[in-house]
Amino acid sequence: MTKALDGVRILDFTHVQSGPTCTQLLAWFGADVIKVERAGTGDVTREQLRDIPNVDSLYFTMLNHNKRSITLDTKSAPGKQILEKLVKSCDVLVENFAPGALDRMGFTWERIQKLNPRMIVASIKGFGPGPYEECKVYENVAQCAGGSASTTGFDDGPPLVTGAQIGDSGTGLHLALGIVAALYQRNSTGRGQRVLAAMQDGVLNLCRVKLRDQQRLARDGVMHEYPQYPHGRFGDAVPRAANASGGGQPGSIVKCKGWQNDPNAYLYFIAQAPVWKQICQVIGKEEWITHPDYATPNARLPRLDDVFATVEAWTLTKTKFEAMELLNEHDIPCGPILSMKELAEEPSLRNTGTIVEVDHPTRGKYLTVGNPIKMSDSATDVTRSPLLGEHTDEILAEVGYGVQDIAAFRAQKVI
Ligand code: CAO
Repeated sequence: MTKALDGVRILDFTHVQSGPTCTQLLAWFGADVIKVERAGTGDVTREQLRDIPNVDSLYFTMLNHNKRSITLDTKSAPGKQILEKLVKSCDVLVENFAPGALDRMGFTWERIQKLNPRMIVASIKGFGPGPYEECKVYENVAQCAGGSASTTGFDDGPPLVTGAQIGDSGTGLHLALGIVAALYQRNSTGRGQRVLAAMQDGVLNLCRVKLRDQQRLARDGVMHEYPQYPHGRFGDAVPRAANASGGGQPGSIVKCKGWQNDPNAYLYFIAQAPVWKQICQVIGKEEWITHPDYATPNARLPRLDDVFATVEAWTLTKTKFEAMELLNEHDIPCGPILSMKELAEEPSLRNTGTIVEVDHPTRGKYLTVGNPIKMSDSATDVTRSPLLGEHTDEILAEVGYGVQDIAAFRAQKVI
């Protein structure tokens, strides 16, 4: 079977998490991703959070599947010559260095364009142009600067970061889309272009509904679906909404049977208006179907605490899975709080390739998240991450170097 990005060659200068998630996706769609790493050390994540001594960490392996690895000192003169050849032979250069690093290496946009006018240069930076553009940024900095942290958590607590890596993996996704769009545009223009995804922008994009709420708050001074309504206080910025749904259908997290001993015995419950009658029937509150204080969504808004407390009295008698099953019989939207353990063991996720077991020569078998995007004509086979420099000789041969050249580069510690 062919792959969507067959024939696309990616020069992958990414490291840590944000950039590697982008190039891993492109590799899963069939691109040939050549990861350039420093000899000796490689991507810093190879040795971060290690669970087995001297073995590439899960941090690294889970972000770098289906790639090839070449070691190269891109600051040495021979290394720059090799890099020139690679730039000429690739379609896309992806990088997430600190601002200016690629320029300092001598590979400015202007120079790259001269070497290969068709090349797309795609970058992740912490911030776009503006006061913070020179700053280095990691995941949680982006979550804080992009609006996520100020809107996550409980009203009486501090801002919270989320476990979903919206700054890194989220921006990697954004960049991948930009790259694919640029490849498509190149079909008609024949030219490459620069693609930039700033982590602050990516997080803000994912927090779009909170900017919606900021403007609603500015106009009305109150938002009826927020937990601050009707008894709490609104300030002049969107407050933290705890587990409120954030959409037009109120929702909350309720306890289920066993919550005292199981930190994940909870269910997300959505009091969706079209199934209000069924909700009342299931939780044993038939009188709420017609009661003027509960019969309409607007009437219920000031009483959501009461509604969810009553739902919880019912869910406390069921496990989260029992509740899920019973509620879905009536098309009532809900979702169990699933732990990583439960997800890792879920057979349906194994069947779809969303959770995959991969074999690695030094680590052995481990689990990873496969390609979350499924395509009918471009299947994804997840293959292990490369060892450091595993493909150096092969890649150098592809761009025209012979065995003796390669031996000389090795002796000079260029590769
Ligand atoms: N050969 C020679 N030098 C190399 C090289 C190679 N193969 N690969 C990288 N280098 C050099 C770079 O050229 C750079 O050198 P200079 O600083 O002298 O120009 C140096 O290594 C370090 O690069 P860096 O500044 O990107 O790395 P860092 O560890 O100091 O910072 C990070 C890491 C992530 C904070 C920074 O890269 C960054 O802000 N990136 C953009 C935002 C981003 O992607 N953040 C998410 C990271 S995941 O949480």
